[in-house]
Amino acid sequence: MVHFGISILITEKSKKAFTEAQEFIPGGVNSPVRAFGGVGGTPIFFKSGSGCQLTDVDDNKYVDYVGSWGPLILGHAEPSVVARIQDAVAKGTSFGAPTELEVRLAQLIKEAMPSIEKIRMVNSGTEATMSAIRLARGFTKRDGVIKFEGCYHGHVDSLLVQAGSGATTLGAPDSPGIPQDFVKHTISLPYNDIEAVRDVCARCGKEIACIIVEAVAGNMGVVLPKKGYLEGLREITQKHGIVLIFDEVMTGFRVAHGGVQSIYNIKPDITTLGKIIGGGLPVGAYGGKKEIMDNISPIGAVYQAGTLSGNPAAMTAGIATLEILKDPSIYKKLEEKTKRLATGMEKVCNDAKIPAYHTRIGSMLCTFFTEQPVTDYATAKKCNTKRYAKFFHGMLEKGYYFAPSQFEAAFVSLAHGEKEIDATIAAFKDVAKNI
Ligand code: KE4
Repeated sequence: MVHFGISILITEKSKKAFTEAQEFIPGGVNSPVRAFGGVGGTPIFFKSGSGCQLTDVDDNKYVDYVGSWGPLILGHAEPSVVARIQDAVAKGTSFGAPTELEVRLAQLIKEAMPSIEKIRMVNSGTEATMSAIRLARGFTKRDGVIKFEGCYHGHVDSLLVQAGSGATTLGAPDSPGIPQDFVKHTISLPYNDIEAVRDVCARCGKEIACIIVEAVAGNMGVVLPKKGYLEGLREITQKHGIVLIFDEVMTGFRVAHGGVQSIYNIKPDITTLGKIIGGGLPVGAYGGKKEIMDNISPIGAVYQAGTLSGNPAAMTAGIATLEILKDPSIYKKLEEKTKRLATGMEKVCNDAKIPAYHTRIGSMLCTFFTEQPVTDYATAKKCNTKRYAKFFHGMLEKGYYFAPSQFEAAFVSLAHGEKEIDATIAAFKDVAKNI
């Protein structure tokens, strides 16, 4: 709402809802990064979404670049997806028994990512990575896990070490409540430093069950792998019999139909997925080589289970979404939209002489408010988070909703049109004068 030329965002109902929420829910939110800890202020409570737009409980409307942290690549409430979910839930939401829908979603994923010979559905990205780690340990009969600083793989005990996303935003990259015993087998190395991996594996490669990596990192902002990095990980893991896990929960079907692995033409041993494959409903999955996956219960000894795994409602949402994403022209459109936005935002920073480093891949992008390139966690943490907070609130006031943290990605959906993107750039041009 603009009042005498000054944009005044009325958020009384969000504020009231937040006060009430804190009575019942720790921090008033069901996931920490939503609490605006990284940018200050009161979280916005939303009541509906349609296309690229969100509406909050005070009836303010926003162009949404969070997209529920990645799942909504088609935009909110995509009509054909909603219709198919409605049909599915009318027939029952969960049977706790196999359905043909699970097979269909598995087929769609396997078609897009041939490295996935078999796949197991779970209910979140965290479950996917937790299960993948257990499987790698069971398969190799080794305990060691290598992860990378600033990468976030969900709130798995053994992986909440120097974790990114909300853990970094809230300054708790290592959480209390995790016994030292649970993380003594976890080695956290700098992202993009292949020599560090080579050195550790030369010394104790035979004790390492797996390396888990966000092949493109999206939880310290968007950080791209250096030339040869992913290839190096593949070569080192092959040499030492280590399971290579690509955590593509965020990047799967986001950066390309076949994920990061299709762009860099690298076959991981296991891939973890989530977000987009659930089409906005809770789904995670882990899949990979048959010889590894067949170690999972009930045909193998590594146990993993889930009451609502593969439920027909979530499977239908995923199927409806992935069937639309089979159209290759969609990724071209997403790339063009994202390039338009990224180029425009970069020009605003240059013209306003705001030091910034911009990254983009597929339809995820990031503006780091910093003087230097961001290639890992150490350089990401040097960003001017106060300036990011001013950017966030300035854009929010004007009706543009970015991630409430510098250490996240922005997402463009198929529903973002040139009109919305150009308006976003124009709004940023205005906001840039005051940050
Ligand atoms: P979930 O358990 O939140 O479904 O997925 C965990 C996860 C695993 N791997 C990657 C690469 C991820 O990005 C995530 C979750 N992403 C964050 C956003 N950066 C979720 C947002 C939140 O924590 O609320």
